[in-house]
Amino acid sequence: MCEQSWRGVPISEIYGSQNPWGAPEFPLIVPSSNHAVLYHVPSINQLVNDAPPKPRVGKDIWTHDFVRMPCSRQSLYPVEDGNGESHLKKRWAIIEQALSKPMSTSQDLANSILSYNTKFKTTWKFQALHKLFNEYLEEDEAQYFFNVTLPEIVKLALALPKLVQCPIPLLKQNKSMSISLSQQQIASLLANAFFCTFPRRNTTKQTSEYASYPYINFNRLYNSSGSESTLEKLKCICHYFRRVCTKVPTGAVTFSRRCVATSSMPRWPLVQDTIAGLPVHVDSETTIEEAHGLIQVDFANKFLGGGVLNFGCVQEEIRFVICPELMISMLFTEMLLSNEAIMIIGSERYSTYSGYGGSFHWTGDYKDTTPFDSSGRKRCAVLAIDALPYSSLRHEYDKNKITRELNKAWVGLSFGTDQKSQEREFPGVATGNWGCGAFGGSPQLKSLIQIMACSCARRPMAYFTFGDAQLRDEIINVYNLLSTHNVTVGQLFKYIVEYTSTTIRPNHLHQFLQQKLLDGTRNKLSDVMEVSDIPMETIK
Ligand code: AR6
Repeated sequence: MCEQSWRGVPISEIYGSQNPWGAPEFPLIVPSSNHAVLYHVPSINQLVNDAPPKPRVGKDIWTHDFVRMPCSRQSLYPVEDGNGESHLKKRWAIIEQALSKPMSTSQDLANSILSYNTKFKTTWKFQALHKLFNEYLEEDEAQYFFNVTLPEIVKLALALPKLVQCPIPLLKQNKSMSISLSQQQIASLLANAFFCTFPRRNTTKQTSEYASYPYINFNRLYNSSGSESTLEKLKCICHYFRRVCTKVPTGAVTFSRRCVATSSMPRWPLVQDTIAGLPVHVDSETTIEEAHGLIQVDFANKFLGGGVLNFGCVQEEIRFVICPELMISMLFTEMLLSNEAIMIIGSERYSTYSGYGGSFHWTGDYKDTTPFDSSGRKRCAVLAIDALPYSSLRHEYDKNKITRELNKAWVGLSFGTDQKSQEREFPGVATGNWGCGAFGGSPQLKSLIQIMACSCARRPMAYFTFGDAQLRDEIINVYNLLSTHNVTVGQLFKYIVEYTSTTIRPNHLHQFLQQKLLDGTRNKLSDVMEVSDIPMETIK
């Protein structure tokens, strides 16, 4: 009989029901001053009709508060005439003209992209794009792409003015706000990113308007050296387009930014919730994206998506390429501050994969059977929280840094919870070694930080150790130890802070806690002994 891969409570206690979909749905999509909905919210009957929702009509706005759309009337581009004189032309007209020409090679595609990005004629070399289509793919695969898929991506991109008629607000720092888009609108926006049409998004200069936003145009991916994992990421993206061009998805996706004032954060040393009150499930085999029905943590970069449009290929990047709708968050989400998190509800998965990092491979189509909620969103919630990067344990084991990570985790994990209630919040969360890979943190500390944040948010926790059975057992052992001693979040915070002033050694925190709690028990016992040893007559 094979050994079970999990410890702690059964996963049903993290769902809050026997099946993954028994937890309450997230709030319905309702347009309001802090929720921009870019399509007409269909009635339940229309959802059953299986047609994409209709775009809402709005004004063309060209300001700092909204995405500068390539199809805006005010998006102008300098074009030289035959006499060398420069004239401003509508950028969209140039894009339409360029993309309407037949393209049968990667060079044709590169030339089209350069025709409205002329500044980069000498710097964008498209190595990865050429390598993909000229060397990496089978000839018939490349031909299928240029004959069948690419013309459809062009149609999708050029349908932008019809499909997205309302301005898209930017999810700026220091403001809680949501945007809902239909999957069809997202596909059209991503098709534009594919053709690098978004204005003002190509430079990384500190002074540029979008310096505090992630990249969105795909040029960085095309212009990288074309490592195998980059080519595999491109395969995922091409597969996504093949899917959405074959059958338009009909759902919607909500992107919510949550910002909590520092004064409203928990006072960690005083938090009375006990660790024992938190249901914990630890599994070494499952991955986060396989934990259906739970809130799935994205180990994010403060610039959402991290290196997905570059050379990165770890948890966040992989998640974004197998579920490319997540990538459109990069169009409008300003860099996250330490008191902010992003929740994305409704994204669909399109690809399967194998490997990780340099060994990542696209392995085929994924049929996502996740049910839709009453607002037509896939019941998939992805929570983006960015840990701090560390170069040494010494830096990570610092009271202020620990408080920052606790706050960050709590802002995300308490998303949508009723802070006055004492009830558990379902669905629970699916997380793991947050901040412990590319960002160099230690799972011993990060698992405790997440246990504390979940306890305080009353959100049950499933922790996936990514193949590490030893870590799984360590986490459940320390959780059992803390539970047995009825340790509160506040006490644990103080113990960890005490630990920071000792000589920090790798993988030593759990031992320290064990010692601390055993000493505490001994002291209590000896207190009891001392009291009972005192002759009765002296106790008055
Ligand atoms: N499911 C469960 N655990 C996983 C999974 C998965 N699918 N994938 C990885 N892990 P990392 P970070 C485990 O390095 O350290 C990106 O570039 C595995 O043990 O992705 O927070 C972002 O954009 C892995 O070592 O997250 C940021 O820039 C660990 O989780 C940066 O990396 C951490 O995964 C974030 O780095």
